[in-house]
Formats: sequence, structure tokens, C-alpha cells
Amino acid sequence: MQILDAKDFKYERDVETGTEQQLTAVMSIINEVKTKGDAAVKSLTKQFDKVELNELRVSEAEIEAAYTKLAPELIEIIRDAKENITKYHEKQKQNSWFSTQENGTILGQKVTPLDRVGVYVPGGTAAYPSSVLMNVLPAQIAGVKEIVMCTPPGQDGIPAAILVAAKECGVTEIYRIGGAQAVAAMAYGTESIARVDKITGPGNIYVAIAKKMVFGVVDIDMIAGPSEILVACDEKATPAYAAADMLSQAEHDVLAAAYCVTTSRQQAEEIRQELAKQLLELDRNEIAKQSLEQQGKIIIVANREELLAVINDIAPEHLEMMVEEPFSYLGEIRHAGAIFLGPYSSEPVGDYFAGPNHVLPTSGTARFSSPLSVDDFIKKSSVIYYSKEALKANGRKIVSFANEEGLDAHGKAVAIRLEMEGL
Ligand code: HSO
Ligand code: ZN
Repeated sequence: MQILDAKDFKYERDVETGTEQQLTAVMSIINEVKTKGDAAVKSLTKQFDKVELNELRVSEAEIEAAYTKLAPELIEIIRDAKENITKYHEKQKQNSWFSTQENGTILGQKVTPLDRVGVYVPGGTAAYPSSVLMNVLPAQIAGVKEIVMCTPPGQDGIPAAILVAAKECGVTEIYRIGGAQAVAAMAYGTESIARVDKITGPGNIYVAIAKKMVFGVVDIDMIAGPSEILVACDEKATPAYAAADMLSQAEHDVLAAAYCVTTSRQQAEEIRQELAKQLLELDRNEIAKQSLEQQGKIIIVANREELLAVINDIAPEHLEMMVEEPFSYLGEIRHAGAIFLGPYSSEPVGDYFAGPNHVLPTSGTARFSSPLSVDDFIKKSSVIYYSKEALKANGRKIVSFANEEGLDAHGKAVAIRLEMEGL
């Protein structure tokens, strides 16, 4: 783990876009699914997942059976988390609005939920029930009626906790399909899967490329990169806490990035020692170790200004402010996906339970994007009611504007009313 001064730190973190080979492979998968439907989905599943599929859709009986495989306490925890996430996201709901002018014109914005969305849930060790809650609940709260989930079939079936989480938060259809073929099936539809309007959820590079390629045919949420955390400390921060929180994200992926930024050189050394010590105790020790070695950094800053400059430069997915009076920094923090304030707001509190979404912008994209929210599952339509009086007052201006653009028929559509109504 490298300790360096802020002046020697240069933030470089690319959004992974895929190699030419990967792009070609995904393009051909998408075309196959688009033209051959279910047959292509089944043969690709055999090729990539080594599973022979008969029924793509997961039955109610299988979902019921999943409940018997899960400890009752865990089901309760999932329900508690659901409640917190629901309460938080309820606050994001937007209303339609209308405004009336004196001349009788009414202008407004009508909010409508999307009809049908697809949530992708990766397989293997990245199959997180918490991510099912974080993707599905905002859609549910937005008022989306049909919520589809796709997840790889897995050699031992779909994990019980994934099925339970899906059922608990109101997924309406579950399909055992993974990879780019799942994205293509949701985007274009097949004989057994009706197409969706938007696809959300994380996935490997093939899923990410597929999402980018179908964007425009459907909407997508974002391209999530490896997890990141930046723990900002002052002299009073507890090194053991800082290290533990850095490791909580380092264990996600060898490409995950854990940073610490501190004003104390002595504390930096203590955090490095804590990291080495705590690393030994972890199940995913190898992953976390590689992440720390490759991406991890402890950056020493001279003062508060420099601390904030590094934060805003990195624009981290997760930012922890382990400082005295953390709220006093909030105004100057410009770029971060989620901001955790004070010593008790450990990052996993947000991953599982507090309520805010854990699907967050990564790789510096917090410069221009936001956490997944209810907004991702609604759209807006403009509403225009023009009164006779308003047309009388403004009609001639509109005709002139249309004539300037050389669009005669536009002008005449307004002029005919002015004439026939004697306005
Ligand atoms: N920290 C991850 C989400 C997650 N963590 C799921 C645990 N489970 C997003 O960056
Ligand atoms: Zn996490």
C-alpha cells in the first residue's frame, strides 16, 4: 500500500469500454438473439453457462422453495432493509405539475412511470440480494407495473436469497438467463420474454457492452465500474475503522479502489499497519490484497483545502468523512456518489440497510451523474393548453418565427386560426 503526498498523486481511472474482440462478440450475440429469439438464448446459455435450458421462466414453485432454504432471520433482515429503502425512496417521488396563466393558458409536466423494466442480476460471487432490492424498489415505488429480472441459471440453480429478495420487492417475472444474451432478450424481446423499456443492474464487461449497444432501443441506468471508497480522515480518526472500511470495498474486486486521504503522516502509517493486520483475517483476502496493492493509496494532504481538492478530483463512488464536524465539509464536497458522515456511518451501512441506493456512479462519473433513484423509472410529458386569448396575443409572433425558418405550413397552421376566429 502506497503512502504518498498529494502533490505526487495523479488521479487516473478509466471507464472500461471493452476490447475490439469483446465488442465484436457482444454484437454477434445481440444479433443472434434479435433474429433467432429463444433458440439463440438457449444455445448461448449452453455455450457460456454450460446449462441446458428448457423453461426460461422461473416458476412460482421454485420461488416458494427458495423460502425454505433461507434462515427465517435472514428473511426478516431482508424485509427490514426493504422497509428502510422504501421509506427513503418514497421521498424521491415527483408530482406532475400544472401552472395557470392569467390569459387562461395552462402549462404543465405530467409524470408517468415506465411500463416495463428489466433488472439484471449477475451470477457467481457477485449475486447480491441487496442489489436486487436497490434496483427493484425504486422501480416499484415509481409505479412500474412489470418488473422483469434476469440472472444466470448457475450450475446449482439461482441462489435462494436472490429469488427471495426478488419476490419480497415485487419482481413480476424471473428468467434464468445471463450475460449479453439476457440484455439482448430484454431489449428486443423473444417468444417467451416481452421486451422492456429500460434495463438496469450491474454486470461483467460483456453485460456492460451489451447495455451500451442496446441503449437507444431501450434506456439503461449507467455503466457501473468496480467499487471505490475514499476515507477522508483528520488527526482524530480511528485508524482501525478507516482500514476496515477500505477493506470492505477492496474485497469486492481486484479492480476495486480504496483510498485514504489524511492530514496526518503518523496516522497514515497506522492505517497501513491496520490494513496489513486486518487483511489476514479476511475470507476474500486474496482479492482485497490485490485491490490494495494495485489501486490502494494513502494520500497525505497539508490541510482541509487540499483534502477537499483530492476528494473532488477523485469524485469517489463512496466518500467517508471521518473528521470532526463532518457536516461543515458538505458545502464544499462537489463530487461523490454517496457521502457518509462521522465515525459510525461505515460504508456497509449504506450497502445494505440505511435506505439510500447503493447503485452509485463510479470511475469519476459522480462529476455528472447521480445514484439510481425513482427518477430513473419515470418519464415526463409536457402538457400545453393554449387559450384563445393567448393565441390572439402571440399568434403573429409564432407565424413570423415559422417564416424565418422557411416553414410555411407551421405558420399557416396558426394563421388559419387567427383568420377564421377573427383574432
Ligand atoms: N458496494 C457495492 C454494493 C454492494 N456491496 C452489494 C455489498 N453488496 C456498490 O459499490
Ligand atoms: Zn459493497
